[in-house]
Amino acid sequence: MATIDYITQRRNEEFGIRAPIYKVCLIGDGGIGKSKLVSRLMGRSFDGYHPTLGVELEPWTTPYGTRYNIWDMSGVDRFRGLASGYYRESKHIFVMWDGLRYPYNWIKECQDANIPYTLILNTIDTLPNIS
Ligand SMILES: Nc1nc2c(ncn2[C@@H]2O[C@H](COP(=O)(O)OP(=O)(O)OP(=O)(O)O)[C@@H](O)[C@H]2O)c(=O)[nH]1
Ligand SMILES: [Mg+2]
Repeated sequence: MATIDYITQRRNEEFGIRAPIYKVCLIGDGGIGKSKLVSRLMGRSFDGYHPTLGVELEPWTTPYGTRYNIWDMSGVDRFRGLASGYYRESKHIFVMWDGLRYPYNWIKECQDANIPYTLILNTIDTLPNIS
């Protein structure tokens, strides 16, 4: 990401253009830690579990000036069906999972939307000790 940021910044300086905003989505099962990760990225503290209601939009500018809109989606069943409606125009989707339940359903949605995706493994501290 840093390399892309650097190239983008240099290009914008060279051509005197305002940096574009890249839309990225963050999806995965409810309570897996998506909003906590975003809060950490923004330098905010995050205590307890506050389920995202539908979707939360978080603008984020990297130290290099690249601008992202992070669409932090709810993963709970009540809002689950909404997510795919928001993928349009996303440059990338991050799929968070817990290392136990492989997120086939979320991955299928990325593939159906034809948007590149990356898996983020979270909550590894809660995995059973296999050593
Ligand atoms: N043990 C552990 N707990 C975590 C980790 N990441 C997040 N949590 C906790 O998991 C709970 C749920 O976190 P959220 O970030 O709200 O989960 P979410 O994926 O945004 O959930 P929805 O918005 O409902 O889809 C919170 O209590 C977090 O503190 C982790 O890596 N390990
Ligand atoms: Mg959330």
